[in-house]
Amino acid sequence: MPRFRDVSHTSKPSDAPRVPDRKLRERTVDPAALEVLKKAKDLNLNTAFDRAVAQQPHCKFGYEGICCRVCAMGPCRIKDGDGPDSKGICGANAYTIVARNIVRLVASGTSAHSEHGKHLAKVLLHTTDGGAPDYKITDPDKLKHVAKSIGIEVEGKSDEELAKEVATEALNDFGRQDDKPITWINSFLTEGRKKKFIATDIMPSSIDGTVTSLLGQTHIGVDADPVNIIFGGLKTALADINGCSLATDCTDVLFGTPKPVVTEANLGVLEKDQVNVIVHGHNPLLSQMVVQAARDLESEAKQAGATGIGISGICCTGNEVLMREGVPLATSFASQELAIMTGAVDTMVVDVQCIMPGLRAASECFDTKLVTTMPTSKIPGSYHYAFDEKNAVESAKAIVRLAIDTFKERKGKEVDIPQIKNKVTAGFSLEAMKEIFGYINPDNPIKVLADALESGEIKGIAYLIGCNNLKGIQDDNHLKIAKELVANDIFVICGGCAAQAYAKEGLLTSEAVDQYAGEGLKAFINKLNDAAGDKLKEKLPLMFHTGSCVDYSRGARLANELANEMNIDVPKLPFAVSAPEAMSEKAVAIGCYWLALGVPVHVGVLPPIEGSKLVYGVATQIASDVFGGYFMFETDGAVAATKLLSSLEYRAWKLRVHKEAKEKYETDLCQGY
Ligand code: XCC
Ligand code: SF4
Repeated sequence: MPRFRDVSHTSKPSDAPRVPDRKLRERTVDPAALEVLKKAKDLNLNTAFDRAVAQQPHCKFGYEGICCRVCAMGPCRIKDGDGPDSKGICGANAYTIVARNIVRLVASGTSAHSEHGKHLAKVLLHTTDGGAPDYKITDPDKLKHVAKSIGIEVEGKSDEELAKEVATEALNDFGRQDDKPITWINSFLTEGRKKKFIATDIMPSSIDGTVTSLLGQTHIGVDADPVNIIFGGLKTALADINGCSLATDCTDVLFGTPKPVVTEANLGVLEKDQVNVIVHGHNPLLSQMVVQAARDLESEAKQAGATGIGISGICCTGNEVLMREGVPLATSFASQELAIMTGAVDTMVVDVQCIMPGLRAASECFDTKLVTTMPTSKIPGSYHYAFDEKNAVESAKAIVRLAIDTFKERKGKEVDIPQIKNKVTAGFSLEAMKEIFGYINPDNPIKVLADALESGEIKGIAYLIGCNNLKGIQDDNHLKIAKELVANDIFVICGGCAAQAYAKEGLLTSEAVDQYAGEGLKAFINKLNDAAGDKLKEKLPLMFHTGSCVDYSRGARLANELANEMNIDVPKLPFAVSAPEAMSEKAVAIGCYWLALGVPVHVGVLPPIEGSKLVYGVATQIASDVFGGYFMFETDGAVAATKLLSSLEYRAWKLRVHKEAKEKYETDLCQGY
C-alpha cells in the first residue's frame, strides 16, 4: 500500500482535470512545436493536435474500460445497478470486461516489443550464416558477457560460435514448449523476484506462448475471474521485459553498447541546405544502416548542391542512433507531423510502431517522401522500399538517394525551421553507468549508487519514461515532474519519449545540474565528475538517458543488481517509475512488468480500468501486497511529483528502520515491505 506524506493524497487521482483545457489546440510546451503549429494553423492544415481536440469528449464506456467487443453479440456497454444492462449479453461482469480489455493491451504491447526483439535475434544469428552480410558483431565483450549471464560456456569459442548460441537461446525464448523458466529475465532477476514469480505462477516460459495463452484466456466464455486474468496479464508483461532485454542485448552486440555521446535535440537540428533524412520508428536494424548509407553517400549529396546529409531521429529508433552514433533528435512522438511541416524534410523513413498515419497527408503537402520499409507496417499513399537485411546497406542507400533527389527539387525553396535546439549528453547504458561509478569504486561500481542512497546523499532513484499523450500537454508533466524530483535529490534515469522531452528542454546537460539539482544530487554528480577527471569528454548531465523503450531493460537490470548489492529484494528499494504521458499498448505492458518487479509506478493518464472498482483496487493497492509494486494514477504533474517523492521517502525510511533494527537486535534484515 502506498503511503503519502500529504494525507489528502490517496490511491485515487486528485481532482485535476483528466484532459486539461479540452478546447486547447496548442497542447505542447515545446517552443519549436508551437512555432510549427502556428504555421499549420495559418495554412489550415490538421495535425494530431487538432484531432486531439476534435475527439473530445471521449466515450465514457471506452474510457472506463466497460465496452466489450470480444464477441460479435457485442459491443456490450455496462451500466451501473443490477438490471440486465449491468452485464454483457453473455453475463460478463464489469470486472471481467475491464480485466480482459486491459490485459489484451498488454498482449499487443508485448507482441510489438518482442517482434522487434525477434528481428534483432534473427539478424544476430544471420551474421553467422551469411544471411545478413552488412551486419557484424561490433561488441564482442558484450557478447561474451551476455553468453556468460545466460549460462553459455564461453571458453575456447569464437565470436561467431557464441553469437550463434546466444541468438539461438534468444529465439528459444519465443517458442519454448516445456515449462522451463524463460532465460533472459532469469539471468538478472533477484532470487526473491524469481521465487515470487514462480509462487504466483507468473514466470513465463516463452514469449509467443504466453501471448497466445492470454488471448485464449480472454476469448468469450473462457476466463471470467478478473484476478486470474490479471495474473495472466502480469505473466505476459514479464514476457515483455524478457523480449525487451534480449532486444537490448542483441542490439548492443550488433551495433555497440552505448557510451556517453554529445549531440543536439529539437527541430533546429534540421538545416535548409543539407539533405534532411529523418529516421522514425523503433527498429535499429534499419536506422543504423541509414546512418551508414548517409556517410557513404555524402559526396553524392554535395554533388547535388547540398552541404551534406543530416540524419535526425524521432521516437525510439531516434533514441537508438542517438545513443550509439550521436545522431541528433528532431522531435518526439506527438510532434512528428510538425517535423514535416517545416518543409525541410526530404525523406522520412519509418519502420514499426508509433508512426502516425497522419504523416502521409503532411508529407504530401510539403513534398517530403514518406518511406515505409517493413512488411507489417505500410501506409497507403507512401513509398514502400522493402528493407532487406541480406542487402541492408544497398536498401538504405536507395532510400538516402531518394532523399538526395528530393533535395534537388527542394533546393532554394523557403523552409520554416524553428531555430530552436539544445545540447544533449546521452549514451548511458548500464555498462556506461558502471564505468562511471567505477571511477570511484572500480571493484564494485554499483555500490557507489547503494552508498549514495544509504548515506542519504541521493534520496531515491526514479526512472522517467514513456510516451507523449495529447490528453495532456506535450512535455508539460514530463518537465514538471523531472524538475521537482531532481530538486529533491532524486537520481533520475530516463528513456523513450520522456528522455526526448528532457533532451529538447536542455535537461540532459551538465549546465542543467547547476540549475536544477538539489544539493545532494549535485554533490553526487560532481563527485562522479571529479573521479572521472579527463576520462569523460563531457561533464555528466542532470539525468542519464538510457535509450529506447526496449532499453528500459537497462533500468530493470540496474534495479535488480542494486537490490542484490543492498541485500534486499526490489520492493524494498527506493526506486520508482513514472510515465507521465503513457500512450501505447507497449506502455501498458511496461507499467505492468515494473509493478511485478516491485516498484511504485506513476502513470499520468488514467488507463481504462475505472469501470471496475475491483480491478482499480488491485492495480493501486492489492498488487502491492503481493508484488510490492503498485500504480499511482495522477494527471496533475505537481501532485504526481509529490506522490512519487512520498513513495520513495517511505521506502527509504522503512529500509533505514529495518537496518537499525537489524543492528540493534543482531538479526537478519527484515525483508518486509
Ligand atoms: Fe512510442 Fe518508443 Fe512511447 Fe515514444 S516512448 S511514444 S512507445 S516511441 Ni517508447
Ligand atoms: Fe458482450 Fe460477452 Fe460478447 Fe463481450 S463477450 S461482447 S460482454 S456478449
